[in-house]
Amino acid sequence: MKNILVMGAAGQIGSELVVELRKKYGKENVVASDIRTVIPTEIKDGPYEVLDVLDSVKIAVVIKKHNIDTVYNLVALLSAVGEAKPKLSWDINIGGLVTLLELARELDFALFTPSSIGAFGPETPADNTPQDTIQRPTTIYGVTKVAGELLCDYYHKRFGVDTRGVRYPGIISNVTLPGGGTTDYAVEIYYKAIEEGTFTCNLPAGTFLDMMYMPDAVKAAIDIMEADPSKLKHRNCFNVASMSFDPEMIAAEIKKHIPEFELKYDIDEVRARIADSWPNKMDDSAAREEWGWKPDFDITSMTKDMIEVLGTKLKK
Ligand code: AKB
Repeated sequence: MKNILVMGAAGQIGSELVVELRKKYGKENVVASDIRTVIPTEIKDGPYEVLDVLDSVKIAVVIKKHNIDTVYNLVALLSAVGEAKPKLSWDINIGGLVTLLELARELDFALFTPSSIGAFGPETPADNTPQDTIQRPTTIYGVTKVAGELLCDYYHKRFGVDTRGVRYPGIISNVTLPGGGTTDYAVEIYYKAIEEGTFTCNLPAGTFLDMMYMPDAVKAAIDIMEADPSKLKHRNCFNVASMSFDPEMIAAEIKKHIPEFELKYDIDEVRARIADSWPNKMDDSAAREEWGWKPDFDITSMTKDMIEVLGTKLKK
């Protein structure tokens, strides 16, 4: 990767991926882009382009202008908001992806597109979910993720486009809040624990889901694009895992730092149903074997870091 374009750079993953990519490849070589005209503070230190993922003409201009060889496509409507706006979810998630795949074919750049635990469904084995298994999701988000995985494989096999991706768990971070996801509670709980000492969770106790701390999510995105292609038996998309927990487990970790913390419940039926259809814990051995994936954080080290970082940030 020499010249990189990050689409959706103002979002939860994008805002931190850009920072890490700029550290590694140089500020001028990482172009951040988003449909938003207001540039987030964290990514103001390098090139920024206002881009709509459906505007193929403008994207082509930007790719040629900056001589881009790698694009990170982080534009997506997440699972819960997708259930409220299924048509928009398809248009953005798949329309955007097809736009970029066609451009990648024409202009010859590598394309990273994340999939998700949302690409699985109720018939998928929930524990140690295999890399290759049944994928019959029951959300529009999941439908777009499975279709996206297949499209990326198709463009790779049929046209030789260098497509790669990972299936992300819920991502926990302390810079930019996620929006419209099913796993968002696992971020909000830290903010509320620090600000109010209490949190009302919208998923029931006992809902186990794969989760990952942002530094590991960013590392996965960079490492898969740097991986030796001759070693990749899979491309779209690798299971990547680091921890699996339910609301009670994360609350117990938070209580180690904030003993008076109290967890309450007010269940959101839509999110609860979505979470119930997703795996408890994925098997990520293919990623470990094919490109050396290994996470750095578990629930204990992540919680310590989140409380330290957010404690300082929220007191300012
Ligand atoms: C969501 O909850 O929709 C996302 C995801 C797991 O893909 N965080």
